[in-house]
Amino acid sequence: MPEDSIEHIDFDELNKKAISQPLVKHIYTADPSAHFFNGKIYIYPSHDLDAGEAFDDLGSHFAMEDYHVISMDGLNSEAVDHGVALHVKDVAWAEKQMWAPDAAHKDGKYYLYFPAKAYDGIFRIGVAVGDSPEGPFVPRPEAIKGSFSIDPAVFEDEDGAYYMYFGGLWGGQLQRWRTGAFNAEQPESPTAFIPNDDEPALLPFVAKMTDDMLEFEEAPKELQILDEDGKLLLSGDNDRRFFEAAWMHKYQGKYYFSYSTGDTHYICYAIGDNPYGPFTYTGRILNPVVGWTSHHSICEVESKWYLFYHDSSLSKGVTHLRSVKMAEIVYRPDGIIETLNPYGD
Ligand code: FUB
Repeated sequence: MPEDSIEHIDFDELNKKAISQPLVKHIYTADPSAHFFNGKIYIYPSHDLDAGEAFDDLGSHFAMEDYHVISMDGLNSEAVDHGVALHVKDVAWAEKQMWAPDAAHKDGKYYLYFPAKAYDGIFRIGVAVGDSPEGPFVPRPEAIKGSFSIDPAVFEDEDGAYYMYFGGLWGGQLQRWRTGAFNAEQPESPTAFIPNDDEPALLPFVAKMTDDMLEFEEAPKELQILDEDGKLLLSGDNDRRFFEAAWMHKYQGKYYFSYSTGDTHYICYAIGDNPYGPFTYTGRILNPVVGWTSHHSICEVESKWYLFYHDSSLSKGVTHLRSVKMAEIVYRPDGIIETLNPYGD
């Protein structure tokens, strides 16, 4: 929901109708990546703050500086904030904008993956390593080689392979990488280099991770998202094409790639048969929330599936002051996910 349409919202009424409430209220949190580690729910969110940056379509107002890890002992337990797990001042290559992170667990180590703008103004993705799911995490001195853009999501397949999905348009810079090199022209324009409406939409990327989880094992590949006729979604198909906030989960042997449509504010998904796709657009998981951005993760807890997402209801609609929430998602017998309406039907 764009910010200019919130002035008539009665937030008390909206919050009464909301299907869930913020998990924590003492800080603003967004972009939740949830995992079930060691019998507990761990949430790796962005830590929103008001740094006084003006709103623009490059997302300059998302000027986050650190990450906190939130955990819950169980579905109905209090959400506990474990404090600062990583700060931008400790990351040698990163200057600012610690955007949506994710985490992974392998062989007793925990890996926090995060995008940030480097000193040359280009978003890269870094990794920091810890011994505990709540951190602290020690960052690698350099970003992952060959990484670019934003919103990493690291998926562990059943065979023990890990894949990173990533990418984001506008301020996330994905459109600047169309030739394989960063295009720095028209730096103030969020939409320069976006394909025309009748051309295939920009695609997210996937790369298998090395055994040590610190680098890409291969050059990132585009992830195809197809329509019902097997054709790539078009750039002008704004209600269905990829924008940002990639996530991958597996349900009954199928790979579900989910993402945000950005300026049309949906969380959608597409289904495929392997981690690289292609994926066929299937439907919506979440209708628009209060706030411009929509971002999510999907996690199985005690044999049920939950959507972790955010909205700006606690801040009464301030785009860059968001709060993490969770709600159960329901699969139909044919694998279709029932669409959630965040403020009821
Ligand atoms: O939180 C900053 C950016 O906003 C994220 O990276 C995007 O996914 C959007 O939620």
